[in-house]
Amino acid sequence: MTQANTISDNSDIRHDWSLQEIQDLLQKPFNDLLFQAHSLHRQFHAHNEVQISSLLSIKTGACPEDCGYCSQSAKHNTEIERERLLPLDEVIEKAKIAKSNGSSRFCMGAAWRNPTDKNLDKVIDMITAVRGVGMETCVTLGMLTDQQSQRLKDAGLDYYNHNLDTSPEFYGNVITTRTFQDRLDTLQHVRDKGINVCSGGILGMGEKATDRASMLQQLANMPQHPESVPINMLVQIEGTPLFGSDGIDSIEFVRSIAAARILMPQSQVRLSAGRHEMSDEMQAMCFFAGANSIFYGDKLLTTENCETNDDLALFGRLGIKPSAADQSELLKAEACHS
Ligand code: SAM
Ligand code: DTB
Ligand code: SF4
Repeated sequence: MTQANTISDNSDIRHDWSLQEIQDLLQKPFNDLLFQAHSLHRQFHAHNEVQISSLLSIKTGACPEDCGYCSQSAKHNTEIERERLLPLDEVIEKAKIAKSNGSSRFCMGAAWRNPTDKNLDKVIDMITAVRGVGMETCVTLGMLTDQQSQRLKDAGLDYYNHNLDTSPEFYGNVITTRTFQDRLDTLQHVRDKGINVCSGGILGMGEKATDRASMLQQLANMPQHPESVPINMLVQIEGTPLFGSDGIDSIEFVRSIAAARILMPQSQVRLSAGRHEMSDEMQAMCFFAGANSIFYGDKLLTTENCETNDDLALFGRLGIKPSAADQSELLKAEACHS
């Protein structure tokens, strides 16, 4: 395995960024910004490794929330068919396929405002089974209470995904059915219980550059940075309010990835939804700027992802290898299961 050059002491890790500092970072000459981001990347991470996660929608559609980007909101007129919670055996089968394709983490998403305690029982069975397959687990189920977070921790959940989505200032243009503070509260419950936090957002929803800086500031000034930071580029879906939004310029997108890497040097920065619309060259720039994780597999939750063969070909051209999951905890889970 390729090792990072120097594992830094934590002197580069800050939690007190001003908005102006982040705006200045985003506006640096491109080469200077990428040099800074890539240098930090080499200091904290294996240079040529990318972590790969697979996604599965375990409960699709009919969501009561009104997130303006989302195909699954009952409030939007999209072509998504409502589906019930997937049966356990189907989830296990999908996890085994993802593992055999080289994914180290299996992320399960449900179109809920929040899970009921009954729903949570079933998700916990899925977490136990996926850990038994030997994969890291991540779930994204909407808002959680303190007690639900504890139950997920007890079940051995590795990561909880809950995105800030955008800046507090732009938030009301995107979602009205829950507040920015609701999101912070859920993240706090997850953090308090010692589950790894996966939180990021979406670019290209018509937000301004200051909104991107402000969203990054929210993430970077958390007392502990999210271990995983997914940066999505809006997948425009017909029938959603954000369909037809001004997208984001590709250079601006790469700048945002570089800024995320500089602000949160130890985190995994995931080049998430929207890769399907990106050229190989744009993705290569994102990896150079510090992205070191992707969603792999033909489907995201409801939309197309890049073809796996295309991803493998790109990895080959760039000399990138999938990184291995932290095996110690997983081996314990496998031993318990067998
Ligand atoms: N219902 C749960 C929730 O919202 O917390 C979990 C699933 S939700 C689909 C997870 C995240 O996916 C959203 O917060 C958003 O950041 C991202 N996402 C959803 N639709 C997207 C789209 N069309 N383009 C880019 N990202 C999207
Ligand atoms: C995240 O930040 N992106 C993923 C995952 N977390 C759950 C979801 C992307 C969804 C893209 C649109 C869709 O497929 O419906
Ligand atoms: Fe529901 Fe999540 Fe989609 Fe929002 S993003 S509408 S909460 S599934």
